[in-house]
Amino acid sequence: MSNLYLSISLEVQAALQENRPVVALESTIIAHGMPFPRNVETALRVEKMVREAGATPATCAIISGKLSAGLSTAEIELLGKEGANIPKASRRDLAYLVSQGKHGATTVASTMILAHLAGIRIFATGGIGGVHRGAATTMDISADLQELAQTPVAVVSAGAKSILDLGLTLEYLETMGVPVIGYRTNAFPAFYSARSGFGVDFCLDSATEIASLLKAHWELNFQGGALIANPVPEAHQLDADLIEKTIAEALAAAERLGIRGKAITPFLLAKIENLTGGRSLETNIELVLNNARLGGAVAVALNAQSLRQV
Ligand code: PSU
Ligand code: MN
Repeated sequence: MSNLYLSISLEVQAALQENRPVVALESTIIAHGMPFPRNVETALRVEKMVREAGATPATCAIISGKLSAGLSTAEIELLGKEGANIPKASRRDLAYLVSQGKHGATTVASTMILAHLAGIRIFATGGIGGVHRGAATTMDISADLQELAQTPVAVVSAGAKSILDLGLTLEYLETMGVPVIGYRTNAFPAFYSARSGFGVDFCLDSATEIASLLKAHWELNFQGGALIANPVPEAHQLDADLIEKTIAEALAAAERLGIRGKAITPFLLAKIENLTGGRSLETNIELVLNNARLGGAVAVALNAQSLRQV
């Protein structure tokens, strides 16, 4: 906590010092994942959801070169309004932004890093990055996967979008020793829909059982994290055929425009939103709220089991 580069909000500091549950939240989803003003409104609703679940939210970002855990409403508004002007920051970007005193929106990978530095174990988001389709030639594999392999933070997500190669993403996680836990499901969810056609490693039915697994994972001295897959609620799923068609169209547009690297995920998200007439955005918001609720419950449960510091 005395880390020179780290800034923890007073509210989050108090929660950590008093040993109360905290849930980390990312900011790429705010700056690059949703349009203004829905992004700001959603970020604030997500924080409220975490509170209602009995935990303290710690939205993470780089603010003027400080790795920040716990943002003010004004800071969340800044990220939301500036949107794509705020650099998307993954692991490789942190040192640059810190040394330049710049702002950055944290991805899953970098939010895990900030959470770990702050002493936060649970992190809720929408979807993780993964192995992109065509990775055999592009080598586009999100740094999120490597982070899950090495940083001890559990990530609650609605799986990953099928803009990725979900089969290869799961293979990668297996190779790196990252447990993939389905919350009340045996199916690995595909973000907009509850099923991807792939399975999870373990199905657990309660936040307490998930917390027990995490406790064992970390007390066994494994350094990495875990992926908790929480399917989008049925009522908010998008039709599977519509998604497939939309994703194919979005991928074709990306190919045509030569979009690659860190720009590809935000491009595809915006394109999908556009092609579904905004329906994907509503689904996206609902699944993030749903993950915040579960993240809060797991943080509370883990807290009750008092993880031995390892
Ligand atoms: N997938 C989504 N929504 C998102 C992202 C991924 O459905 O907002 C964001 C997350 O911040 C994730 C990042 O960590 O994109 C992955 O980007 P890349 O593939 O460039 O690592
Ligand atoms: Mn990438």
